[in-house]
Amino acid sequence: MPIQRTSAAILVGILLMLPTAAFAHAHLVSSTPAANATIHGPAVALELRFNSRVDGQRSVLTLVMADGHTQAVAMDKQSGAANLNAHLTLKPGSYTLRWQALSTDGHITRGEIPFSVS
Ligand SMILES: [Cu+2]
Repeated sequence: MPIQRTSAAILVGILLMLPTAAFAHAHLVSSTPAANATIHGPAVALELRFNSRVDGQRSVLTLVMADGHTQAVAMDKQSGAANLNAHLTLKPGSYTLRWQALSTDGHITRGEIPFSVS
């Protein structure tokens, strides 16, 4: 009985781990600009690098201005399967890049990257 119970516990543990082990959500690995970085404008190249493939057609980048207004960011034609890239012209100030990435397993991940343009 104790052995069976242990086996059952191990099996439950394995089943709980399976969804994350079998499918990769798109986690942000690094970005340009990095979070809280100050970069030079007005030409700004955005690059978000993920740990797995993302759907560039159905992922979303939104720029949040200091006053709270938002602006959709048109992405470049996907240059790398695990990247979301865009080029913007920005005035000096504080911004937040809000991202929503759709990975190939159908899961959506989200995050925000605050940065400043000098
Ligand atoms: Cu996933």
